[in-house]
Amino acid sequence: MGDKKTFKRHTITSALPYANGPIHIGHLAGVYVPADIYVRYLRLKGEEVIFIGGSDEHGVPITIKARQLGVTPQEIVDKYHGMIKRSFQEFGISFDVYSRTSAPIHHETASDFFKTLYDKGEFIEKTSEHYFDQEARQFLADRYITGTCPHCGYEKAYGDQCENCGTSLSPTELINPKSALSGNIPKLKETKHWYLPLDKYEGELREWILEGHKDDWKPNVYGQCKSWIEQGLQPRAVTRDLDWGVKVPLPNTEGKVLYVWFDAPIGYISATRQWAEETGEDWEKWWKDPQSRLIHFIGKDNIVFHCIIFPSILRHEGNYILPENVPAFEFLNLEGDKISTSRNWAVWLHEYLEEFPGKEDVLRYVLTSNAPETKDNDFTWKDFQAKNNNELLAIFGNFVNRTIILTHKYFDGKVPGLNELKDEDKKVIESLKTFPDRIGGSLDKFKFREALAGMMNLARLGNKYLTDTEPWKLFKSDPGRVKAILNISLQICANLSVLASPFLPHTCAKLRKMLNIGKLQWDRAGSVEILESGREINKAQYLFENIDDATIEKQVQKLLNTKKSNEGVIVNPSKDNIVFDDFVKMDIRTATILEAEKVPKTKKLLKLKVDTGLDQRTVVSGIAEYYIPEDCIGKKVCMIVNLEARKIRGIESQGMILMAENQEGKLSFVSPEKDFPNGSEVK
Ligand code: B3M
Ligand code: ZN
Repeated sequence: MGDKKTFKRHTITSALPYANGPIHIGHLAGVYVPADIYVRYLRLKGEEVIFIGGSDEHGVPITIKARQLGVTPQEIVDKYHGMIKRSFQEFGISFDVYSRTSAPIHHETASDFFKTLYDKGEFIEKTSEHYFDQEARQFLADRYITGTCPHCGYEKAYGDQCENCGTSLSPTELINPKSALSGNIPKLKETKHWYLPLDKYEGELREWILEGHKDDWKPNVYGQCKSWIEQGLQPRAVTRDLDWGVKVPLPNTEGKVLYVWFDAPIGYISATRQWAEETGEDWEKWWKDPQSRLIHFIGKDNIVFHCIIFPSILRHEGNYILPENVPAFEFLNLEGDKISTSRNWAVWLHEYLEEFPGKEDVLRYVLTSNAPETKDNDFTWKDFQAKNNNELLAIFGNFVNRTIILTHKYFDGKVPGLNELKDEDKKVIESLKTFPDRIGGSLDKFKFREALAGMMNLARLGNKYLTDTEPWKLFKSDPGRVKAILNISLQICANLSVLASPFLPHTCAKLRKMLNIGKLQWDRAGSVEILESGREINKAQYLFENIDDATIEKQVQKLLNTKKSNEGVIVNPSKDNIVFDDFVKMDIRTATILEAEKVPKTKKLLKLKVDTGLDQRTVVSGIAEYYIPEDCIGKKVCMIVNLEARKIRGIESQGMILMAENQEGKLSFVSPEKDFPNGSEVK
């Protein structure tokens, strides 16, 4: 429905990530990669588009992080905003603007929205009881309070939302509420807030979503909206008792700010205003002209805010358009487990960029082919490797590489002419014609996996054509035939440079360089008339590289280490401080174990003969459960040599060998990393 209207331009937003941590593959797969593909596709079609992003810098996730680290919220958002912005840029998310909600222009825009709605009498002003932490002397909004979800029984639901079942909550609905600050059971205390009367908007929401977007919104989005509306909407507070955020623009409201979900989506508008100031463009047409098509790319946990709350704010402000579509994705898991920032269970974008330089497109490809479009999906490193080696490299890369190399070999790097066509050529040409519409049609419906598969099928078509026609066997006997085959193959490469570029922008830039062509529009694709004969092309360059087992193993190992450390190796607390003089009293030396034997009738003791560099001496050590005598002989160790001698089982032990002990009580020698002579001092 909405999508059948014709529009002049597209306003595309992608959820503003909280600036409380770096970006991981879950964010990319669920929001930024599909949004970027879509925007690049629209641009190639010559559409007027703006692509808006920015950091969400308010709200409790930020202040909680700042508190944990003992720094100010501003320090947190400065750090992560910079980091997020940089890694998006390196990765190739092609925002027209990437702004932030701590920017003055955003505070002004959000305040103005609030004032307009206030002046129109939209809000309900209400004094009522809210949870208060007496120890922290603070009202507990949103994530400052946790408890059991009344809908699904999840015990770690937040005061604003249950992340398990997605329901939006208010703190008083939580069962067994607890302060996230002190762990105390909070008390109720009176305070005044402003509420958006969603209950009053039910009729218009029903008409707009349930009747108006039944056919064009994704079933998961439509279904969530329907269930909220049918559960009965409640007035929703749009202010909070906090000191971090956009101040409530009314007199006598010290210590009150706008609710983060009131101000954050307005951030899309502030970002557009910032862009307009910087470029001298007009911002209003993108948000107020009914011929602008507003699309929000978000994750599934943001549906209620983008489909119900923000549109209500826009509608009742009075001058704004509403979203035409809200393509929300489900979640991406990692190696079978939910991605989690706090458990460090993630593949972080900034680390990927460092560890896989030049492989941005591989990650884009894998995340798109596994995109959690209709259900949660899983990322595994094995699959990442397989998709790179068996698809990108073996099909796409191989086809392009063979075509370019053969053109140089037989035709001096010049595009040969297309002469007589055989049936097999005509078939390929006919099939080629269908690709732009097929891939484009999938993208128009936000079916990214299907679109990507279509793109890969084109590479497959080319690869198979080359393999079937075997031009390398024909050149001697029938060079004219080879001209046709390579012309068509080169035209397929040129088609790929257009049709693959929303998905693989870095690769297509390289491919265009090889083919010696500039950026082409989408509607140039589908034909074998892109490269005129005689055009000189450049030498072949690899588009993809094999990814070996060792590289993948390293990543898997990294995750296993995370898992182990999450499984809670509890470390003993540190002992009381000592002064430096206490430390230097110990004479610790490197030494070598020369002989080792069990102390008879004991389980734990070994009698060792040790070369300390000063002398050779005997030490009794309680390591027999972890080392057999043979394994000790020749070991380099560290040893305290000035520990008073003591008798153990009748043997005088002259010193002590340093051992590390883990949680299970297992022992390990502490050995010098380099082969230093015995008697070297350890300091
Ligand atoms: N910062 C929530 C999130 O990252 C949020 C999105 C805001 S979009 C206006 O899930
Ligand atoms: Zn729940």
